[in-house]
Amino acid sequence: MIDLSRTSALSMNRTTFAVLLAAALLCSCGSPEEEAAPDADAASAPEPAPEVALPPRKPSPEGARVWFVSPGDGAALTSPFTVEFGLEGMDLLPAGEIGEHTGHHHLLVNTPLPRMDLPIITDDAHMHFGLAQTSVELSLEPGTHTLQLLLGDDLHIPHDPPVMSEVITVEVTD
Ligand SMILES: [Cu+2]
Repeated sequence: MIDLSRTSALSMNRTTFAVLLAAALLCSCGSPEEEAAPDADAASAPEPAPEVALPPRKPSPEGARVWFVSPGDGAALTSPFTVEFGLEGMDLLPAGEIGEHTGHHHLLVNTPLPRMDLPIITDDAHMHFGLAQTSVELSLEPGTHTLQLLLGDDLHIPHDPPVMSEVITVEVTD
C-alpha cells in the first residue's frame, strides 16, 4: 500500500509537471514574440553540424614570385635587422580586400610550409603583413634561423599554385 501510494503521488507529480510544461510550451509558442522572430526558432532547432566550406584557392598568374630583397641567404646579422620582401607578377592588397591576382605577405620563421588549403595561422612563426607591408624589423635570438615568404589572399589562404620564396638561412649573432 505504501509503495502504491508513493507511486501514485509520483505519477501525480509527473502528470502535473507534464501539464505545466505543456502549458508553458503552448504559451511560449503562441506568444507574439516568437511569431515575430521566426529566426530564433530556426537557430535553436537542432541541425547537423555544417561542413566548413572555404572558398576555392585563388589562382596566381604564371610567373608570379616573391623573394627576399634582404637579407641574403646565409647572411650574418645582429638583431634587430630589416627583412625586405620582393613581389613580382601580383599586387599587394591589405587583408580582407579582394582583387585579382592580389595578396599580402607572410613570413615563416623557423617553420615548414603550412597547409595550402587553409588560412595561414597567426603566431610568432607565421607573421602576417595584412596592411600590405613590404618589410619588417625582425629580432631573433642568436643562432641559425630559416625564413620563407608565402603570399596569402584576402582570407590568408595561399594561392594556387602557391607564391612562395626559397627558404633562406640567416646566422644571428650577439
Ligand atoms: Cu595573412
